[in-house]
Amino acid sequence: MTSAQVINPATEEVVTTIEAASEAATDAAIARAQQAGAGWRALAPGDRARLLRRFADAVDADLEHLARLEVTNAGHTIGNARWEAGNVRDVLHYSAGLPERLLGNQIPVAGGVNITFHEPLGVVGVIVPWNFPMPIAAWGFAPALAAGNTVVLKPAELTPLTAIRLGELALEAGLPENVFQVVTGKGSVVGQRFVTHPAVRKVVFTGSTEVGKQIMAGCAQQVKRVTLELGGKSANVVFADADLERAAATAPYAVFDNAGQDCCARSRILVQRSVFDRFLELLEPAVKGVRVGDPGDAATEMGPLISAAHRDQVAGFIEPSTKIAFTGTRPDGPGFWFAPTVVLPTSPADRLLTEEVFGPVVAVLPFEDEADAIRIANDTEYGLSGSIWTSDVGRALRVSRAVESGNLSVNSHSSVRYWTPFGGFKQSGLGRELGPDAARAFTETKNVFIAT
Ligand code: TAP
Repeated sequence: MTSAQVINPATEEVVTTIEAASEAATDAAIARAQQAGAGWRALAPGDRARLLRRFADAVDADLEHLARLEVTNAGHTIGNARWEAGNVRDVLHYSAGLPERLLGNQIPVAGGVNITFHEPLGVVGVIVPWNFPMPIAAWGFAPALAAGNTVVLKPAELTPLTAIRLGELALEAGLPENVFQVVTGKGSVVGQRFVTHPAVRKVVFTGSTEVGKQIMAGCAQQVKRVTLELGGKSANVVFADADLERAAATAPYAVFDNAGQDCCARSRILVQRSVFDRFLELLEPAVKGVRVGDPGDAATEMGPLISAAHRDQVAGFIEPSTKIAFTGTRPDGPGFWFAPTVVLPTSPADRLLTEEVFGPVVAVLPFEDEADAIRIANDTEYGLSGSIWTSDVGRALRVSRAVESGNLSVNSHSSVRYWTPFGGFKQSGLGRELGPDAARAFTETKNVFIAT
């Protein structure tokens, strides 16, 4: 075993050191998960449901502790971190309703009876990034467990603390040993082994599109099932007939939340030309008013970036020629801070319009009419989220249908509800998480004909 340091991104202090599992240790965890599978899938659905509810209750009882761990490990604001721990609880409670609802069909046939079953896959490997360590883990492991699979979870090397705690809470709640395991370590070792190990029947990966493509290619070698949640370059489209004050007041939070380290970040604001200047006038005080600082303070709205290396990467997007409209504030002193930054791109080829920055940088650009707005919104390889601001219901529906994106909100910026499906078009991903079909994604449909 090697080890990795966990750094507090708001202070740059070393919080602790965590073991990095070897390939052999990963294999051992997968073998234990495989062994635990028979007992877990044989449990009555109601008993599996009861254990998931107890896991949810254990998370709820530990909510403040989990939230504080995330403030320290990921620099999330305490408000966000509480929401994230609450989301894990809610996803577990919702998933607890699924085992008893994995209904098959009876399909009319001649000469017998035809029925379908939704069988668990076996061992599921869940690979989690550092941007939302708790919710993204739960969106994979909770429905996978509900469907009768066992799970090995690999958190990001930078943010393992809440995942480790969730593993402890599962055991405290009474989940049988090895049904849900957390293995910390490198993506290139632990995560890669999920891809190559034949006993892992599905990989759920959230992270960069680049690594997602490698994982998909690797899984293809065994026709392994895969769900991918990848990058985004989402558009926030503001029409002239919108409530401009509200659109401008909320726009910063749609991109600077979690310091822009959000695959759903609305990092392109498209504004109808007739109200472009007025919108910028309204946006400026809203951006300058974002409270950036100590993530443990309940008044803080934006914390630091995750690491020094990531801050360098974000800073690399701002070239000497970049036209900066205005910026917000950032604290001095230690911490991986980056001020909210609003840029005015001068060409459609600008990297700030085509690449995911994953930091607090937003590009604002004008459009002429509805068709132009749709064209620009779709002018990206990504398709994860987006917002549409208008007072015209017909336009809201037309544009929602035309934008190639998995999650859109009208006159709002919300993307995630645990009871509705979430996922991307195009290179933003493959498959859907959450919602009523979440557990189905962790099953194979089996068709059985019985001659009579
Ligand atoms: P990734 O490298 O994609 O890492 C995501 C997860 O995959 C981590 O747990 C990582 O492990 C693991 N991983 C890395 N290489 C792997 C491999 N070859 N096989 C299996 N697992 C592997 O993302 P990152 O380095 O954290 O961030 C890089 C960029 O990706 C960001 O700047 C951002 O643009 C994007 N990103 C997007 C999202 C979402 S939600 N769309 C989330 C995070 C990052 P380690 O922790 O050991 O690296």
